[in-house]
Amino acid sequence: MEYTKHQYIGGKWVAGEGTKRQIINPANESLIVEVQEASREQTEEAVKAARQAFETSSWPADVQRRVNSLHQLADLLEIKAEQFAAAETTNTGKPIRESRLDVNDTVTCLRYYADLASSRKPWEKEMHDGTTSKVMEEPIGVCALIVPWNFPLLLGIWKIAPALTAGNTVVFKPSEITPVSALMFTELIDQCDFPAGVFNLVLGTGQPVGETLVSHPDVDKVSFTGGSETGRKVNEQCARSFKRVSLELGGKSPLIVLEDADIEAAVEWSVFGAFFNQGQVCVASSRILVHQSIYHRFLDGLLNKLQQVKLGDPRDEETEMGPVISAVHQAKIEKYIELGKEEGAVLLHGGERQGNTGYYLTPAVFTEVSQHMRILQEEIFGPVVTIQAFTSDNEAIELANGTVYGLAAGVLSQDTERAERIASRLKAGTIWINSYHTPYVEAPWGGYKQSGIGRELGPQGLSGFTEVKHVNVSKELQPVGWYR
Ligand code: TXE
Repeated sequence: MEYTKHQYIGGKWVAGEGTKRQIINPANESLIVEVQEASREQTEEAVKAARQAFETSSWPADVQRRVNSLHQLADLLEIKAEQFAAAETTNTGKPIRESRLDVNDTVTCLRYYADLASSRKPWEKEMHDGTTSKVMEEPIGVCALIVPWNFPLLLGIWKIAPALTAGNTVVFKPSEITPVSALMFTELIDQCDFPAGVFNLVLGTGQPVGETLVSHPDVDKVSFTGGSETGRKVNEQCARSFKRVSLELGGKSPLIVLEDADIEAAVEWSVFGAFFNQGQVCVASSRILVHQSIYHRFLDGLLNKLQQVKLGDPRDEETEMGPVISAVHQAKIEKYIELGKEEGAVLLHGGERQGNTGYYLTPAVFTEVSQHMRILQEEIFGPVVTIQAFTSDNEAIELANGTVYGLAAGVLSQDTERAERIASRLKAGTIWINSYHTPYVEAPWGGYKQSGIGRELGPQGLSGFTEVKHVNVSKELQPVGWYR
């Protein structure tokens, strides 16, 4: 990478005046690039540029320009898809096949929102008293978009595309450890027809960059994806000025395997659900609930399958699991594995480092777990799964709902009516029956309970970036006494 300037403010690349940071490839611990992050003052400059663009450019009012720019961006990204996938793999350690999926989904998301923008019409109705009511969705203003390191590009676009589509201007902050695809993406933005200041990029950590964005009086909306503790802080900060906020936070999602499920397929889905992206996925099915009558056969199948999982160089086409994101995160996951053993759970498989370079961990399986254990209640965000047995649908539902989270769930069964009945009683924002993980750009994504506030994707994702205005029109001036 040859970037010398790492912030994009008011339509110009600007050299950072904040902390210098080395960006590391987690697969081999080599240096990818050294970046210099934004200072507090530069972060404020980015907000100012976004504000100015919102107040003075044609962007908020010109739907067609927005549609064209987003399509232009999608076209450029598609041409460079393979470079983006390679960069994402280098920076995050995710297997190259998964990075390709991310980039494809990114292009789809840009196009979906561009098309949605052109099809949205204001709601209008003649009311019972002869007046006409119109309901419009307007952009909120300046949006701060803050994302984590597990899907740096995709999660960014889940916010950038609807925010821009709705006519807002944005300041985007990727995670401090995964800025590479954001820099590349911003280069594409620079080549497109966006007015200066509509999109701004700042690099940096929560303190000072993230906090400056969240507390800035000129930021009208914060859209945050990340850990629950940080999300709580962001929410508290926003509450002070009633700033609009949406939060996509942690999860501890259950996958329920009913007794009529095909065991081989159930094992495949369980491994995919729990260990996709090394388990560093907000919706990872980190709790597998299996009907007692198939529990032992399922476990045998799972252990057998895990022997065959290809853990290694994420650039290799055959690789199914790469390294976890960083040395710090690897140590955090290992602490949880130790904690699980101390709590009395049985580590049946994995949880060991592999190789001397890179942050590799073999997939860990815990059995003999009980609901109160921290390894079952807290988001570990790594390749660690717990297996529990149940004997009735009621018990499965109770166990599944028995954490503070409610992001996602899965049910595997040949009886889809029964699975849907179970789904109706699960407290989770996304539920897959007989599959797992696919995000559908047209359908909402987000959490019940402490997994967040608001929804991304789908029309709901766009609504999260709009203010609703109701205008009621009386054709003639009415006398005040007319009001009932
Ligand atoms: O996330 P953070 P981290 C969980 C996961 C992980 C833990 C910590 O368990 O181990 O969180 O990960 C920015 N104001 N998840 O530290 O801190 C930060 O710079 C504003 C689950 O990486 O939540 C980054 O851009 N912004 C989650 C983003 O917030 C702040 C995905 C996320 O960082 C800030 C990621 C502040 N005060 C982690 N502090 C999921 N479920 O998807 C930090 N940031």
